[in-house]
Amino acid sequence: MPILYSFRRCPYAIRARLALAAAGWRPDRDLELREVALAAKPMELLEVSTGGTVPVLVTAAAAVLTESLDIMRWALERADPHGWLVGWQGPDQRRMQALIEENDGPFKHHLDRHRYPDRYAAAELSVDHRGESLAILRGWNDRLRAGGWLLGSQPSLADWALLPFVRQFGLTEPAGWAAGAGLEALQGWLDRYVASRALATVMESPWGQRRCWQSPRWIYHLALADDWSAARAKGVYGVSTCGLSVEQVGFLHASYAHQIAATHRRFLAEAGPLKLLVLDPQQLQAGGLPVRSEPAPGSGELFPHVYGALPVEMVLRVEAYP
Ligand SMILES: N[C@@H](CCC(=O)N[C@@H](CS)C(=O)NCC(=O)O)C(=O)O
Repeated sequence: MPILYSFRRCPYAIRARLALAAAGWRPDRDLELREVALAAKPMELLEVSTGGTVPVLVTAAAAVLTESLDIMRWALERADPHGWLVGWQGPDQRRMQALIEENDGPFKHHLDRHRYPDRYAAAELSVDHRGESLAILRGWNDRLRAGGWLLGSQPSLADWALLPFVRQFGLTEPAGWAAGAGLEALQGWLDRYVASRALATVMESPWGQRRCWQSPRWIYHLALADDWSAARAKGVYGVSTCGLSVEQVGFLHASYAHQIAATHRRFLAEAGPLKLLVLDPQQLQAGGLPVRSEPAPGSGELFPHVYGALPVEMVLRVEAYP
């Protein structure tokens, strides 16, 4: 099956999912969707794409598409029941391309600085990024007739490629911003997208996952939420399992991805709020914590055991569980 690396809220990943869904694809049936956290990308992603951005599609023939627009076109060239690519072969192609370039270039540039000013140096913020974004939006607004789309009466690739970014702009703004800025047609276009079945589909399961993909190369430990809070305050987590310390047991119990649910059922189903700690065994070994695959008493099933208490900074990610 093809594999799609995605991040639920990323506008590039949203537009790739929109096109794949429109082309009739469905996670689990036609492709494997792997939701990733940008702060803890799995090695499997970095091995196919050194840039490490999402989305990435690995096709069944092992071709790697690392640009959302390429993924959209790849999907729609195989099936395009809603005619998103109709203009792509014809005279509209240049107009579509120009709109997408304006979005991915200057609009995205100003949007990021307007939306996340704390991520940029003061010198970058001397420009009125909101005003620059609005100037671009005005150009798009002027193309839209009431109820229409960027290239006419039917939505095209250009609409779906731009809308996730305009939605982000809208989310940064107070209510009624568009009327004040004379952008009523654009607001109507955005409202139709926000209310669309298409967007809802790709933001909900199975397209929009809130739980990250669990890599078979990582190992996992279920911690009581209270134990984890205490560990964060101390800087080190020293619980092995079920109230026993690493000191008492000799190692910290962990699970491989496919063992987490059973571990939870067997030992922690009644335990109250839990956190799933995601650990990279290579990083633990490099940090002086040996990880050994050892048989559980009785069953002989192999589980990963971490020999030593865990400095909290060695935990790759923490998720609520289940
Ligand atoms: N040109 C790429 C850009 C994708 C992109 O920049 N995605 C962001 C997330 S919205 C990302 O993966 N950033 C990498 C990071 O934050 O580590 C595309 O169209 O797919």
